[in-house]
Amino acid sequence: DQRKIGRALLSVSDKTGLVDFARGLAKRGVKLVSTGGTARTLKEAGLEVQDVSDLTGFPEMMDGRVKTLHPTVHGGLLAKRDDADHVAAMEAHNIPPIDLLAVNLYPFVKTVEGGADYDTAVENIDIGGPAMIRAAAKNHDGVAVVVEPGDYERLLTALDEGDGATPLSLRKELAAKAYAHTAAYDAAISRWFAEQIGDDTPQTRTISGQLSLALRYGENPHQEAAFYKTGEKRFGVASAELVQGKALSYNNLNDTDAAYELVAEFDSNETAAIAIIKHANPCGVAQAATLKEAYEKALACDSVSAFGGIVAANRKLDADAAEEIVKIFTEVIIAPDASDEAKQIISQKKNLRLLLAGGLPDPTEAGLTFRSLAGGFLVQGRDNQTLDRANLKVVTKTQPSESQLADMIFAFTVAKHVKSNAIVYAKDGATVGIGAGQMSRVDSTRVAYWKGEAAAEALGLKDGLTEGAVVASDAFFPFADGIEVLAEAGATAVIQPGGSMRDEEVIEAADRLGLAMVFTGLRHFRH
Ligand code: 93A
Repeated sequence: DQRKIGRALLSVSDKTGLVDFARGLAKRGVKLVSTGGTARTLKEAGLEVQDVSDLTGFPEMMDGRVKTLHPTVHGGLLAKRDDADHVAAMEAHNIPPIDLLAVNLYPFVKTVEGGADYDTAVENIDIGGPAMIRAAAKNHDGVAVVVEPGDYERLLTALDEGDGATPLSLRKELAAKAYAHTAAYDAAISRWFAEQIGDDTPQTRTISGQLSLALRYGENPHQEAAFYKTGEKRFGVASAELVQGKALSYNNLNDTDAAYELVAEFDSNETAAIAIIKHANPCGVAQAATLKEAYEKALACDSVSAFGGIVAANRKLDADAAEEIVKIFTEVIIAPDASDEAKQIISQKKNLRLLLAGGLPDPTEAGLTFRSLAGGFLVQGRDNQTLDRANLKVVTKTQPSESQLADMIFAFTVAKHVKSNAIVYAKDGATVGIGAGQMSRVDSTRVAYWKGEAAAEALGLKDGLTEGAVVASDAFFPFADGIEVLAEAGATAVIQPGGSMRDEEVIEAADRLGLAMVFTGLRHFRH
């Protein structure tokens, strides 16, 4: 299975390492064939190279759209070396074998990321390159294909070890890589096209990721993990710069994303907001005039859980807020930006990670989310719905006050980012009890109440935190029992989607207990 390399075709956009590689090949007796720009570079370096137009007998034409798309090239790549008919066809049509192909493609991704116009993007769709790569990879029995300058050195070493020949195992490995390369290339083109025509449905959008960070481990130390970026233009964890602190872990990234997506719900022009996250759920969220005040209010909700948490801010982090945050052990802070003074304060905690994202994600933006299943994955559009005040419907005899309405909208927005069943008690722009991830809604309602009581005790307060609070539920109350629990907790108003078979009973309970209740018609499950 050793294959001697007699002729190599080199056609590369990225000329990195090209001359050294070609020189290495020439030294080992390999004849070189090349396309326009690549040939020029090689000739300038004093290497002997045949132009592909001499090989095909056709000029490179149509602005280079047609240069290697020719039977002489593809026959030389595809002919089975051990098949008499194929060899006869090569001889009959004067097709020399090409034993090594080194191609890297027109830089489509770089071009569109650089903000190129439509026509430039289209012109950067490589046709001949992928055709050759796929041909050579299909015929890996006879041909070695290299798609990355990083593999040049390996190939030369293999040639030395194999006395001018490559082993089949290497050719197979390179073929596998080659198809991954062309698949990712086409995925990027398809994604760009979907963007151009404004189609963002999971059915037509293709996803590919670029390895951004190899992680030490996953959710647990025995799990391997890595962080991939999709190239979507959203501010957040993927856009953020790690200004200081230890390397980020899988759980850090996951929690930081949850924290930042949540805090981005609050318009930074109108209010400062802080979210503190543990295990992908908020343990305190607040809005206020300043980040410092918001942090203090968020922390008061559940200062026990906030230990070792992730803190997200919706505004440029200032010194006052930084001063407060570093008082307790915090894993990560993420914000759009930070003042020099704030950075200085944070730098005193060597391990504390500071991520600056450059901006806030737009909560209304379309996008996709994924979840893996055994043997597959689920894709759905992001939950990019936000509450429209005009759609709120008061269903009780008691009307909510303006301040109750403001807190209800705040609480419902937080509930969108709490794992279901989600119940959020809030007062004066801050959460005062969060019930997450319970299998029954009434249990989440109890958990949130209980947490509010515990927090009040920790703060040395006489009354529970939930006294006089409003309550948001991510989905409808299926029974009246949840309403009874939250009334007992001292809550005075409820916001929920509505739509239960027993809405009537639920409304009746609210009326009986003197609560105001609002239906949103919008559900926010999150699992
Ligand atoms: O426009 S193409 O799709 N038509 C072709 O026939 C063709 N053959 C190679 N682009 C083609 N290529 C690409 O040209 C290669 O994939 C490589 O990226 C580039 C190298 O061109 P040059 O050697 O002129 O710099």
